[in-house]
Amino acid sequence: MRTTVGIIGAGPAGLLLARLLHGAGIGSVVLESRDRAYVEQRQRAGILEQGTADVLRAAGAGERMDRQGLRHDGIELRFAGRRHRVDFPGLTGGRSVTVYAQTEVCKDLIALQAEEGGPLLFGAEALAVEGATGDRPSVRYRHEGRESVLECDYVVGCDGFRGVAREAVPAALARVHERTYPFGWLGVLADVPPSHDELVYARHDRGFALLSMRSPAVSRLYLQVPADTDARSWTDEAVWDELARRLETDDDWSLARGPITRKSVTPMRSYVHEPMRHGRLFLAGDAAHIVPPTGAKGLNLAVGDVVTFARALTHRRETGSAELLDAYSATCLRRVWQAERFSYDLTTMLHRAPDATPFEDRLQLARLDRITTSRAAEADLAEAYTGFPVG
Ligand code: RFL
Ligand code: PHB
Repeated sequence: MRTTVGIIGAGPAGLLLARLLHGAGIGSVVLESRDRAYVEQRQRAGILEQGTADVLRAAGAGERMDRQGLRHDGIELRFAGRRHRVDFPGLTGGRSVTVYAQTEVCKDLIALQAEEGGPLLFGAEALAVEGATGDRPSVRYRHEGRESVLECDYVVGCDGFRGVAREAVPAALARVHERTYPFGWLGVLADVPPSHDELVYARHDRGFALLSMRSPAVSRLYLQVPADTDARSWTDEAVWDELARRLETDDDWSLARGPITRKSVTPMRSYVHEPMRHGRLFLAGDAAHIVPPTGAKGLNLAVGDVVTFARALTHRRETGSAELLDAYSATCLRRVWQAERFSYDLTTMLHRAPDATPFEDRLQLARLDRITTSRAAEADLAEAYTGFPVG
């Protein structure tokens, strides 16, 4: 098989890229190792930056998001029993975010691709990217028990953190920056209306907690737990008790409980692979970088990468200039590092390290106090949370 752009992975990065290229009249083939049901149900991100929602709309994938997504104009910070609301539009000149699950973004993009896009092969596992530095890079893959080769002009590795595309970059040319954290998130999905109408990020001496949602009827909640925690070791009752403790306030707010339908533990990691390009192989999304979920940036970064690539390739076809393709890695990394910085700052401000000293505890409270008393500090948080410009 032969195509212009070979895309490995049908997560949000690969699916949106296929859509953007289709809109620009550029052919692509998407190879996805899992089946469609798996991709559509994998529980992950929930928050779309305003720029991400705008990109989805412009790509024709915004119709259900605009009907069912929830516009959020702020978040609440909780610490020491206090509640503090961060007002996004007021601090950023009108920006907000949209609560719309990654599962739904993927379903919408897959439906569009099936209707009018190029081939999207489920159960097609990429084995290796070959010839990245030549004119004809290719992807060797296995589909329905047979090995085949997809010949391309460009390959984009959108295959997530555990993918194979990154392996095609020689170790001598790559720089990897990584930090793992001694804690993870226990995430639950519960059939109960969210106990607050905006997201609540709580710092507590017992650890971090987050109240989020999927819809007016479904809550998504997280607890900081030790990194090696087995989700099955937490009973539903223990989860609710711990959430209630960490989210507790000085006023009469209370946490509504309901049936828990899913429970899993996510490790926390910061990771950047530089550069994000090797010859005609481009890395996008989690294949190139990971952030801890605290800042809700992962999906949004993936969108920024593929918008940058699609724009660069379109520019190349319209003008003959490879200038934007050559700048791809540097352009993406600038934004990636801002998201890394923000996610790290928010993570270390809100989570309790197992070896935290009283000095570090007090510093966390001082950082939170600063956000609640300085408009500049609060605006800095609001700007980063609602999104950095693409490009
Ligand atoms: P994905 O979504 O991992 O998709 C990669 C796809 O590639 C496939 N694949 C292969 N296909 C073919 N051949 C191979 N050899 C392959 N190897 C892998 C995989 O099956 C998969 O379908 O990467 P992508 O597209 O870069 O998207 C990144 C996002 O999924 C990720 O950054 C976010 O989910 C992170 N994240 C959040 N991001 C946000 O922007 N806002 C949030 O609120 C947010 N919350 C979260 C999150 C991630 C979480 N977890 C579970 C890590 C909350 C959590 C708990
Ligand atoms: C989510 O709803 O899954 C979610 C929301 C905000 C985050 C991380 C995850 O920072």
